[in-house]
Amino acid sequence: MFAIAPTPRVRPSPYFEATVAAGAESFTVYNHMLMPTGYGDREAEYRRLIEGVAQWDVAVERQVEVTGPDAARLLQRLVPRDLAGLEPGRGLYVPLCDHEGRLLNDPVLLKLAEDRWWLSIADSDVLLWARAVAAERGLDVAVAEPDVSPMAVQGPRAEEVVAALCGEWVRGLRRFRFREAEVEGVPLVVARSGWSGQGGFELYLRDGAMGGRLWDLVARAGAPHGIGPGYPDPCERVESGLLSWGTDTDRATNPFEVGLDRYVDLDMPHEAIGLPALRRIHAEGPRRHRLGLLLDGEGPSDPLPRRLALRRDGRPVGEMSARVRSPRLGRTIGLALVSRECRPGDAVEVAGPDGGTRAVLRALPFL
Ligand code: THG
Repeated sequence: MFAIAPTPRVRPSPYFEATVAAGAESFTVYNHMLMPTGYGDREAEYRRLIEGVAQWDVAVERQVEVTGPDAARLLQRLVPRDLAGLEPGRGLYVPLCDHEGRLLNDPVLLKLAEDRWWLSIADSDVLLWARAVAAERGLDVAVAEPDVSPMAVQGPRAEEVVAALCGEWVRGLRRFRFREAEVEGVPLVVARSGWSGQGGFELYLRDGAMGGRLWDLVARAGAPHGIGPGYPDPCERVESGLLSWGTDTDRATNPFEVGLDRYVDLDMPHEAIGLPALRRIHAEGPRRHRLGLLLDGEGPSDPLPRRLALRRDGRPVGEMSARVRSPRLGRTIGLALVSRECRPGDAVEVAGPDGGTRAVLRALPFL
């Protein structure tokens, strides 16, 4: 359709050459970097994730590293989730909110040591936020972006591949736990995590010069298991109901509207940024919530994916943020952020350039 003009502002990933060699033919921009979004056979890439194993260049999930004597204090200020007692080697999915409780990002937090933490971020500039909060509070920390670039290995056969590559110990890793490891001279952090409902691992490469080498090691270890390239799958994530910050959220979204209730600790004793606002929002009841959509036919034809307005009985009730064809359901499905009055089972209409499409709201996840 069009190409993205290269500029040094939009950085390539350490896996860039390897992904191009593997057939990457489209890219998106995320955290000021390029991420592959297709290798020419969407259906095969989806099937590998559901039935086999895929390797994804997700180096765009940048790390914001906080080090220093006040590191734990800064993190607990930034995150409205209780971090007391979190052991090194544990990860945690955390909402990051501003003072009004609006969702700024939804990182995975990794505690490497009491004085060293990574926020593995979605697509917004958490580095600026963390530096500002640290400086305003006079905290003794350094906030930086380290040379760390995740690769995801996802799908039901991911464990076989990562065990062959890293050793049998990975089978004992529980969800969001991680360990530092070195594989044929490549320094890694190995975690059981990833943005899919199919399970898998993430290999956080700790030396960007070794991107091609790690890509090839994973491809070789995965060959007996039918591994192939893929990318965070827009269809599987809708089926699984995973949140895509910036796609499903707008500048006013709070965690309760998008199903992140269980990652907010309203009763914790520490005063994190946004917590008073979140308590208020929770008490008043959020005005919107996130539901799935089953659409008639293929849904509206729209040349670019945009949020489309939803109406119930002719009245605007919210927006659709994603729409995909689900091979497993044989249906077009979507994600909706709608007024709290809307319930699963309600009929709505999706506005589109060629008139409305009928759809029915339903609970998440689809699968
Ligand atoms: N991996 C890494 N960093 C990331 C992402 C990732 N940073 C940005 C973005 N993705 C963070 N978003 C999510 C969203 C959901 C999940 C993980 C990262 C997730 N959620 C499960 C769920 O909602 O069912 C389980 C959460 C839980 O049990 O705590 O896995 O992909 N490195």
